[in-house]
Formats: sequence, structure tokens, C-alpha cells
Amino acid sequence: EPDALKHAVQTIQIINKGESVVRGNVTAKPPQHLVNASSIQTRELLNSTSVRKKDGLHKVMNLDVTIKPRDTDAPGQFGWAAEVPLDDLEESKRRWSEGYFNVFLSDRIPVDRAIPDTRPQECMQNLVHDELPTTSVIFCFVDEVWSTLLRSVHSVLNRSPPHLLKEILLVDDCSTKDYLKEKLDAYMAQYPKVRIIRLKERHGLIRARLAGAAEAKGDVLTFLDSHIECNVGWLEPLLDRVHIDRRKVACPVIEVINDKDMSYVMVDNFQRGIFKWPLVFGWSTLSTDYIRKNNIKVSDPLRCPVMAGGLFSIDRKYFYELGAYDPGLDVWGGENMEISFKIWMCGGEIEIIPCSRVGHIFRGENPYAFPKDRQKTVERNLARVAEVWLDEHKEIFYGHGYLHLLDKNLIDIGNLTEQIQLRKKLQCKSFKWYVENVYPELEAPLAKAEGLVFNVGTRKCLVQEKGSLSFGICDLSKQSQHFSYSWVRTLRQNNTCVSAQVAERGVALEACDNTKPHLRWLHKSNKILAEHLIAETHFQHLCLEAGSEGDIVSLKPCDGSSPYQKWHFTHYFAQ
Ligand code: UD2
Ligand code: MN
Repeated sequence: EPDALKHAVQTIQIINKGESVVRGNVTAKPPQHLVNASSIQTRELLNSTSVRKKDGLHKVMNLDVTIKPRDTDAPGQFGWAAEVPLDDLEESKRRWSEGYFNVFLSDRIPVDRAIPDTRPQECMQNLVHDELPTTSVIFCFVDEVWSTLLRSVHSVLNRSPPHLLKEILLVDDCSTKDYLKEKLDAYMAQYPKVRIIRLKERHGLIRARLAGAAEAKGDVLTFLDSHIECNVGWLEPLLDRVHIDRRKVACPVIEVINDKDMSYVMVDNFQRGIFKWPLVFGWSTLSTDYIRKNNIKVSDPLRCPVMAGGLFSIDRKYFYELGAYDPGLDVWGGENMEISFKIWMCGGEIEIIPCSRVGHIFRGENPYAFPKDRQKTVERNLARVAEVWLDEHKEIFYGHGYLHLLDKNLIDIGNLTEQIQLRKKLQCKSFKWYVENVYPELEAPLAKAEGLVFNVGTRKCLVQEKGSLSFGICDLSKQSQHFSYSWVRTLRQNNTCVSAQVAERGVALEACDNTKPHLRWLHKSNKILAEHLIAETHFQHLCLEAGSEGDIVSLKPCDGSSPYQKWHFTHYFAQ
């Protein structure tokens, strides 16, 4: 039984943590007779005709030369938690910041350790095609920990059918550590499939991936982070999806290599990658209702609104047809959103493949420096993605704490012409289509509030007629009384916005422009304040006020008790 370690998985406890990555712990050892069961070796499998059926399908090869490991007593073997000896606690603490995980333990764990085969039982019956495309595995890294990098590479070498693994490309994004130079060259020289690409200057993850992809010869590109462990049978199910349809982008289930004790931890089933505003990636478990209604099996590929970013297989030519990554994205972050929207909106699909599993060390901090400020880099990347892909929904993104990104004096997000042209050329669908068809659970109202703007003092509603504002008897059927309070905090009717005229203590109407601060209003506790004055100390806060005759609208010093300064909209979508 080549998947003997499967049974060890029973010992994995799963602790559900709602929408975040679900972690557990490998606690007990598997029974020895299972661990010692012999595994099918690569050559036997490839020569064997019995595993290949005539109809062009075969069972996934359970290749795992590490299932019967060299040193069964080594720390971390079988994916169990390793322990730091008391005498070494200081050293292990000191070395933490080399990778922001337990580097000391990583160095003591075999680079080819066995890990529990965490695939759902059903995967054993799944068939994949005989004629699968080959893949280039691309690892980009900067200052990766030696033992972790090696373990990543060995897990690919040991657990991938050799005829499908064209090459492993190690893209060194200008690391500063000496061991990643000659020592790495010498070590990898033993493995003809491994090629090292050295970047002469720091490209950042995104452009490093592009550099790796440009060198790749395989039919499919498989991107992996440089601190992972591929599990048994991980590759074929991914390549099979791309083979079935080259527009499918396949992601393995990302499991957890515990940063403290290096144990391999299985994650919950039925998890999809999603995002919340402002484009924050997260995991979400499919509801049991949805699973039942759609009759989804635990081994079925799951349609996934966005990918985590690090681990996926994509047809090489298709990757370029999609324009690869926006090369204007800097260093790290947001590229998973970009490629996800691009794939879905331009005719592709992203799937999570439960029969393919890869462990990843999730870390609290990045163990490398950002050439520029980290937060600013990621924000800028996200703003590029929002501008190119989100259509009118981009206001929701800006409205969740990113209004400052609209100020062109504060931030230059660079030229977007090529990205916008690409979207046209590929005839990609709208973001509205994406929300309706791919991610209907997303809460995406286009305004914070809308409808009539009712004034409590006059009991009348705001009217926009012939370019000026006045009041009328409230009437929902009149379009001239329909306004919205947008995510970027403008008071708007179609493309006309209410602007604050501070000198005149009045208001005017002008064409909406999200970059203009004097078009922004803070609507809270029923008041509507001119927002750009709030930070200015020499101004009293000014509020929208209705004239007591119910005709004019003016700006007056805010007065908590005046009903003429109290307003509300018919509908509120968010506060
Ligand atoms: C996640 C993704 C990661 C990437 C990132 C957002 C997973 C498991 N990981 O963050 O792949 O999509 O979100 O951008 O989905 N690196 C370089 N050059 C750099 C910076 C990083 O080569 O300038 C390498 C780094 O060594 C690592 C990989 O890029 O192998 C990803 O970086 P990370 O592990 O720090 O990102 P992670 O997992 O927090
Ligand atoms: Mn990572």
C-alpha cells in the first residue's frame, strides 16, 4: 500500500478558525507497520503498464521515495512537530529572524522528510490523463533559508513524475547571503533538472516570476514559494486540469508548515480563496448547504474567486496571452488579485484541486527588505489593479481606507495605458459580470447610501434642477431627487457632484472628480460636513444646512442641535 501514510492523517486534529487558515497539529506517531510499508519507486511506476489504462487514463502516481525515509528518528520526520532542546532555546530564538520561522529546527529536519499524505480518500480513485503536459517549476527567492529552500526543491524532485518535470528554475532575486551563491550552485549541480537564474538587481517577486517564466521550457508554468513541501501525488492533478482546458489555472490546497515546530498540518476541506474590501485576501469555507445542494465531493475541484498567489499551475502560452503579470507591479503584493481578475474576466477559471496538496510556511513578517516602504508598495500595486480591473467598483476599494491613493500629488501609480489596452484587446468581461457570476457572495453596493436626501428641519428633499440645488416635496418617483453618497464620499447625481464653496459659505454643482477634496463630504450622525476643512485648524467645521424657508442650501458652522443640519438618505448600505 503505497499510501500507507494516509492512515497517519487520522492523528491530525483540525481546529476550525472560521475564515482564516485552519491550523491543527500532528500529535501521534502512525503505527510502525504502516510507516515501513514499501513504496512504489519511480522507475517501476513508469515501466509498469498495469497502472496505465488503455483508455488514456491512469491513477495518480503515488510517487514518494520519502515514504520510507532514511532516518525515521530524525526531528520533524513524517511531518511531526519537532522540539528545540532546552540548551538550544537561545540559539533558536536568535535565529528566528533569519526567516521569521524556526530556522534552527528547519536546519535539523531532513531535507527529504516524509510528510503525511493528507489527500482525501476519494483521491485514490481519481484518474488523470496519460498524456499530460510537462511543467517548469519556478521558485523565486530572496535570502531564503538554506534548509528550507533545499526541502522545497527535494519535495518537487521526489514527488513529481520525472517525465512531467521538465525543469526546476531557481530564480535568485539578488540574494545577499553567501550560501546562496557558489554553495548553492555546487549543491544543485547534482541535479541536472535544476537551473539557477541569477538576477543582477533585485526585481521583486513579481518581476522575478516574469524572468523565470521567460526562461521556462515546459508546457505549463508551476509557480511555488521557496519554503514549501509538495505532498504525495501533488503534480498530476494540477496538470490534468490544464490538460482538460488550457484556460484552467490550477492551485493546490495550501497546507500549513507550522512556523514554530515545523509540523505539517492539514487544513480544512472546501476552502476557497476570496477577498474582502479593500482587496484583502482570505479563505472562506463553502457552506454545508451549498455543498449539499451542488453535491460537491471532497475531492472535486473548487471554483475559486481569487488565488492566494504563491502556488499555481498555468499553461505557459496562456499565461502570455493574458499578458502575464502587469510589469508595473512592484516587489510583492496585489499580483494575486491582478491575475485572478484577469483570468476570470478574460475567459479563464481558477480552481483549487483538493487532490493536490502543498505545505507552506506562513510567516508573520517578510525576512527581506522592501526597496521602498512596504505598505506604500502594496497600496500602489492595489491601486493599479483597482484602476484597471474594478470599473465603477473601484470606488468601494478607495472608500475602505484608501482615499489618499486618489491624491496624485501623494502617489504616482504609474502609466496604465498598456494594461487598459490589454483588457480591451482580450475583450474581457466587466467586474460586474465577475461579481455576479464568480463571486456573488461579495458585498459590493456601489454607494454607501442612496435615494432621497431628506432634511429634518424643512421636511423636504434635495432637488437638482437646471444646474442648481433646491428643495421640493419628497417624491421617490422624481429622478431629480435621487442622489447617492458614494464610497469616495461625494454627494452625487449621475456625474454631477455637490461642491463646497467655502468663501461664499455655499454649495455649487460641478462635474464629479474623485481626486478633488472639496467634493468630499463626511456624512455621520445625520450631519453632512465639508470634509476637506476638517483637518484645517483655522476653520470651524462647516455643515450643510437647509434654509428655513426650504429653498437654499448653505454651509454653516456645525450645530449639533439644528434640525436644518440633519439629513438622511432613503437607503444606507454601509455606515
Ligand atoms: C503570499 C503568496 C506569495 C505572493 C504574496 C503576494 C502564497 C503561499 N504566498 O505571500 O506567493 O503571492 O502573497 O505577493 O500564496 N520573493 C522574491 N523577491 C522579493 C520578495 C519575495 O523573490 O522581492 C520571494 C520569496 O522569497 C518567496 C516568494 O517570493 O519565495 C513569496 O514571498 P513570501 O513568501 O514572503 O510571500 P507570502 O507567502 O507571505
Ligand atoms: Mn510564502
